[in-house]
Formats: sequence, C-alpha cells, structure tokens
Amino acid sequence: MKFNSLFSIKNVLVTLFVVSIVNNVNNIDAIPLISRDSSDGKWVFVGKTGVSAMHLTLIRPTKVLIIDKAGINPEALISNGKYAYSTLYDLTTNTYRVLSLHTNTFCSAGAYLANGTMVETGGAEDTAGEKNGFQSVRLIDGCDDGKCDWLEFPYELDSARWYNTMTTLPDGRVFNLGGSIKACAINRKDIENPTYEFFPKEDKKGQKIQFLEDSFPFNLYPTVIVLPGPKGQNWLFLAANKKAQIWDFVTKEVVKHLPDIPGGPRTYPLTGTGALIPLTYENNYKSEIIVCGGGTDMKDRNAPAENTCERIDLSEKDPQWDEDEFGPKMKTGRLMPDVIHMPDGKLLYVNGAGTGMAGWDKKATGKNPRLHTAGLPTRNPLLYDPKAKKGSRWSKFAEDPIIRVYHSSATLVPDGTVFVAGSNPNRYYCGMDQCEHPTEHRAETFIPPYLLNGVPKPTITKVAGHSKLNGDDAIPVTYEQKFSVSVDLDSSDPVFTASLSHMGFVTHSQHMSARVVKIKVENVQKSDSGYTMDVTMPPNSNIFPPGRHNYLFILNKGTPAKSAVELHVQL
Ligand SMILES: [Cu+2]
Repeated sequence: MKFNSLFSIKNVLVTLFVVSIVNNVNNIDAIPLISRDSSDGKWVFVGKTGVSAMHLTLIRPTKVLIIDKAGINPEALISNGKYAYSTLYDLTTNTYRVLSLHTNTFCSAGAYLANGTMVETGGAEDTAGEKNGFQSVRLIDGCDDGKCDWLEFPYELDSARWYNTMTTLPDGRVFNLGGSIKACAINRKDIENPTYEFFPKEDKKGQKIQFLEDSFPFNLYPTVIVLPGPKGQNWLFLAANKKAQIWDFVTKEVVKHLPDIPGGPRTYPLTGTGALIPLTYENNYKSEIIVCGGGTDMKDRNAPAENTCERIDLSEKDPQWDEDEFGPKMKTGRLMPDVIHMPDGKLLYVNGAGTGMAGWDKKATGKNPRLHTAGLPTRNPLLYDPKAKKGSRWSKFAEDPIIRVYHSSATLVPDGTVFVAGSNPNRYYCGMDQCEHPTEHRAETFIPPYLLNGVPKPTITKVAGHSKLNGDDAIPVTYEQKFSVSVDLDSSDPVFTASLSHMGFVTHSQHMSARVVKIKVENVQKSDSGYTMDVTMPPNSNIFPPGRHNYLFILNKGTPAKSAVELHVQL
C-alpha cells in the first residue's frame, strides 16, 4: 500500500516534469529519454559496446557477448593494435572488455552446447588483416573471470557458411544450417550452400537438405526452432522464403510439409522474424509458431514493409496459417524486427525499418547522403499477447531515441529489461555525424511497463537449496524435477508465476534457440521475509533444450523478480 502510493506520487512528478518540458519545447518527440507514462515503457541510454552489436548473446547473468565484423573500428583496439570486433559488455558497470578475434565474423551464427560452451561459426572474406571466417568455429566459455577469450579453429566447418542458422538441439548438440559460400545481396545458385552439419561433427560430412533448395533464393538465415513434444521426438520447424516444414534431425526426413506462409518471402533480404509462441504447462506445451513482418519488394527501397503476422498451430491435424495484423490497429509494417520472448509469456518486437530491404548502403564510399536500402526506422516496441483475442493482442510503447536498423540486435536480460544495441547498414565504419544511419555503438535498456506499474518485485534468495545465485556455477537442475524457491517480498497478496527462459544468440532478426516456457508453481507458503514455493521443470528436452544460460524467472502478478537466476539444465 505504502509502495503504491509512493509510486503514484513519483508518476505524478514524472508527468509534471514531462509536461513542463513539453511546454518549453512544444514537441514531445524532443524528449527522447523520458517516457510519457509507465504504460509506455522507458528507454535509458546505458553505455557503449566498443564494437557494433551485429551479434549478441547473454553469456553470463551480468555479461553480454558482443560480436561485430572485422573492419575499421576506431572505437576499440585489440592489444596488438588491430581493430577489435568482439567485446564483453558488463551490465553492472556498463563498461566493456575487448576480446580477441582473428577470423571474420561478418554475418555468422551461434548456439550453446549443453555443457555451456558458446559455439560461433561461419563468417565472410578476409579483410583488415584478419583471416576469412567462412569455415571458422569459435568457442568461448567461462566469461566471468576477467580473462576468458575466444578459441578459434579457422577451417573446422565442413563447408563455408555465411548467413547460416544454428540451434541447440534437445540432445545437447548444435545444428548448423545453410548459408552461402560468399557474401551476397541475395543467394545465388553458384554460391548457395543447401547443406547442414552438426557440432560436434557426425561421422558423415555435411549433407544436402531439400528444404533449402525449395526455399531458394530467400533461404539465408532460415528460421530453425526445436518443436515441443514427447521425449525422443527430434523435430525441427524450418521456415524460409514462403516455405515451412517439420523436419526430423535424427532420421533426416520431412515429417510434414506445411502450407506456404501467406504474403511475400519472409527471409533475407526481405527479413522478417519467426518465433515459438511462449510455451505453457497449462496447455501441455502446445506447439505454435508466429512469423512477423518482412519486406515486400527487393527492388524498391521505398516499398512498404510487410504488415502482417502469420500464426500456425502445429498441434492441429491439418495446420493452417492464421493472419493477424503486425501492431495495434494501424497494421505496422516492419522489416528486420527483433523478437524478444518475455518472461510473462508475451513477445516484444523492437528495432527495424518501415520500408525497403536488409543490406548495405549502396554508395559506401561516396559522400552524404548515403543511400540506405531500408528507410523509415520503426522505433516503437510492439508487444504481442498470444493469449488475447485477435484485435486486442497488440500494445505499442515509447519510441526508441536511437535508430536501430540493419545489424541491430536485442536481448532479454535477467532483471526483465531488454538490452538493445547495434545498427550498422554501412559497408565501412561511418561516424555519428557522417551518416543518416551511422555505425551505432550506443547501448540502451528498454524498461517494459511490467516493471513500471508499481507491483512489488520479489527478490529470489534460494533455488533448489542453493543460496549462492548467479555465481561461477549455474544451479544444476534436470527435467521433471520439482524444487523449492524462496523469495523476499513485502506484499500480503502476491500471485506467483514462473518461467524458464533461454535468450538465445541474436543476429539479423534471428533469435537462435530463444524460447520461454511457463512452468508450474505450487505450495506457496509465507516465510519470515517473503514466501517459499515449489516449481516443476518441464518434462523433457524438446520442450526446453539442455544447457546453462537458462534463466528461472519468478513473477508477482506478471512483474518479474529483481533478477532471474541462471540454471544449468542437465540431461
Ligand atoms: Cu549482415
């Protein structure tokens, strides 16, 4: 009660402050860093990433691994004087440590093994004194010790991969799909690589997959999602261009051809994004996919972005795509959206553009204005509630003060906020005043409304008997395990829910391996400083693949705890 009244006073003060600025400048858009009210969310500039965040992943509870491409980067140097293209960003100090890479990561991919090692593969041509990265495998681990760095194996992949997709499998291995053997504006027959391979490698060499032939030429950075189902199912959802299918990664056979996705191609350079609808034990982990946005014409940089989302329920006998608008009422066209799987079971879309296609600027060495292939940056986050009725599923939040177009990225972090960084549609480094869409090194936090609504946030103090949380070791748990969670919370009427989240590896609107699963909470008991409760892990690794870098969120009335806790989910 006391907290709520304090909160509303704070809201009034914020409102008055905003109104006074508005009166001064007569333009609410001139107030970039203060949201108009708590239901709008809030953007906060937090720091600089050192290298532009073309790829990123939450590698420790307080560390975001940032990866750019090899090339000119006056912002950060490796100790040998070369330009850096990877850093480790610390969410607590908002500073970065430079990491050392020597094979070009330009448009590569990543996923975690079940043991917690990050596997990053693929890339592009040698440049700026760095080796080519087409067949490179890069590993990194243990990133809390102030010393960890990349280990690189330049020719470890079976074949060259640029714009490939990787996914953590239910058996703890990593699947690696597609790409091309050269950088390009759109895939071509002479450079395509319609194959897949595994890490660690199988006995056989990389093998062909018909799906990538069927979805040519819009088959770069295909969508790959592990489908929930019974133990031993081994199914992946694959989507690219307008094609979608269910494919078995053990038998290597098509399980089901799905109907074509309505609208235009949804894949690079007409980049949309696919996501697994947040899973829940309440409907026995029903398998649904949503594909949103994209471009409509790859020859016209002014063509409006795709303004639809298509959703399919794979638990049905004869699944069909069901069309919805992308954004509330006004049908927001959006190219290159980033999708964040939120711990409250919703999907948040950030970043992107309203026209054109993904790709470099066209006159990279010319003077201003450089010709960007995408325009009208889409700066308002959109929240999708999959449980709501069609027509009332979308909310729209405060505008991002920073433009985030091609090569931008975003991830959920353990405090329930969204870390947003990157944006660089320029072939070469382009400074802040030199380009309409410069090489962006600024990072922001988006604070969603669920953290601003005054609901008291729990503090998780103990998980499965462990009170040292988010330390060197993630807390080991396994499937079907029921374990106790303690929280501090000063509230007499809490409503607890819990979810398990993997934030994935993020690049080019692909949130590889990302998912969120609502798990059961029971036996809530009052304790001295808060509450204890039991939570139950999902039944198997198809519902939530194994590994660390997985987070337990406890929510009170939909508001997440001050920090989620890292788990090591073991087979
Ligand atoms: Cu790229």
